[in-house]
Amino acid sequence: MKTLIFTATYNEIGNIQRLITEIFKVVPTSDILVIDDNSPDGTGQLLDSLSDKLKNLKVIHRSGKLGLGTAHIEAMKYAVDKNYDLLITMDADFSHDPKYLNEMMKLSELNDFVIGSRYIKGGGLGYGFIRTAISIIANFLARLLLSIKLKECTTSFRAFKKDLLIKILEQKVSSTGYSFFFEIVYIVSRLTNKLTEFPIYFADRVDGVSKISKQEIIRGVITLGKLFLQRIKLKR
Ligand SMILES: Nc1nc2c(ncn2[C@@H]2O[C@H](COP(=O)(O)OP(=O)(O)OP(=O)(O)O)[C@@H](O)[C@H]2O)c(=O)[nH]1
Ligand SMILES: [Mg+2]
Repeated sequence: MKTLIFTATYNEIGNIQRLITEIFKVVPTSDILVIDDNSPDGTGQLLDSLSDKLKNLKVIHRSGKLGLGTAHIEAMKYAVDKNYDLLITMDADFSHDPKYLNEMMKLSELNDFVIGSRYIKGGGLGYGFIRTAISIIANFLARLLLSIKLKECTTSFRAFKKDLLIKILEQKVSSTGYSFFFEIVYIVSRLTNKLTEFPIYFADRVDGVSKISKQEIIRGVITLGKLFLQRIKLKR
């Protein structure tokens, strides 16, 4: 399967080079796409110098911090335009370990959508108490209100088959930030039954700082409410 691995970066200078090296070690035949939002720490310039040497590395620069959700949509469009069979998305801060890529690709043979899950047996996460609690509550509410069968619906370690991507891109996606991730799982769960999760350990980032803000959490709650009302209307 022609595979594209995508990550978005904003100030990941301490992670991105090692991440790219590790991904190519695990899946040397894949291509990597990075979308950088003009990171002030010089991540974009480092990516340019790496892509001069690595022909399988593509870099897209955007003018400023335009949001993680819009970066993922752009990656989906890129994957469809360039005719990739499979798109795998992951964070650039090593919370999503490249060692899981082979398993994800294997599961993708029989599924349209695969997600690395912290909340099924064998999975786990390295957050502190508060963030663990926020993550558990967010996943619980999303599953309950949106009737999602998967235990994990917020992390961005995912694989999408091409036909599913085409269908997703035909849908209206309202989120631009972090709530994008459960909105996509909600859309996916209405588009296909061939979806699965497998256990991952999600490490807390070691280098750099988190970009998730309180505002994003509030936006997430609003999006969840909107999608819930939409689902109720659809049911009637
Ligand atoms: N291009 C782009 N990348 C972003 C933006 N916001 C976050 N990212 C990247 O998206 C990924 C996830 O962001 P994080 O800050 O790690 O979010 P998180 O994993 O929820 O938070 P932590 O667990 O604290 O790391 C990282 O690779 C970031 O560099 C953005 O606005 N634009
Ligand atoms: Mg992170």
